[in-house]
Amino acid sequence: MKLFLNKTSPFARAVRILIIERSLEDKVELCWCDPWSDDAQLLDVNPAGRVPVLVTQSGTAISESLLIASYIESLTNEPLSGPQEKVMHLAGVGQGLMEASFSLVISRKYINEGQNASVLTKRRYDAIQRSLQHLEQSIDDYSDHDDSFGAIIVAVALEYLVFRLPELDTAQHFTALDSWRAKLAARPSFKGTAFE
Ligand SMILES: N[C@@H](CCC(=O)N[C@@H](CS)C(=O)NCC(=O)O)C(=O)O
Repeated sequence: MKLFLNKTSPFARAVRILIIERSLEDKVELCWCDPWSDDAQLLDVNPAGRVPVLVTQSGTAISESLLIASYIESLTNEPLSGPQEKVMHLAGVGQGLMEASFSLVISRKYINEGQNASVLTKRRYDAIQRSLQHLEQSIDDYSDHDDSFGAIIVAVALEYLVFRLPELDTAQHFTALDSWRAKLAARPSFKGTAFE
């Protein structure tokens, strides 16, 4: 299989961590690319031009990190680790947090928007704050399922906030959540895929 990715995509990093956690690393060739420069090989497998994309053994290209995660879980023939509904809930919250953070960072870079410059920007900040509050309050619900995809995507979203939006100072404001993030960040799968 092939995984198209770049070094700064939180979506791609979450998928890569899941591949490592499920011991599938040797079966996946990493295809580094730049989604922002209309990479021809990436466009060939994903008309949307976004990473991550997983090309399966049969040559089928799957885009969208949650769909890729679901496919990876199906390969191990084991039930999802952790209660399925909780894992799905976490994955959804984590994806929302990741999308809101990523969209803020990208609009700053490409549209040159300052903080609170638009209604959309404010909505992204509010979504981030609400998601962090929700996660901080429900940490006891999910701290048992650290290797689930739901937990991985939340932890990568938190890592992305530290990497790209350090001014939000999530460690200071959401202490329980940050201790949990630091615990996951110490796993080899996280250490070996750190944002650069
Ligand atoms: N919902 C998608 C988001 C993927 C995404 O936004 N990828 C970004 C990198 S983090 C990208 O490739 N952007 C290039 C573009 O939008 O042209 C997923 O979960 O995989």
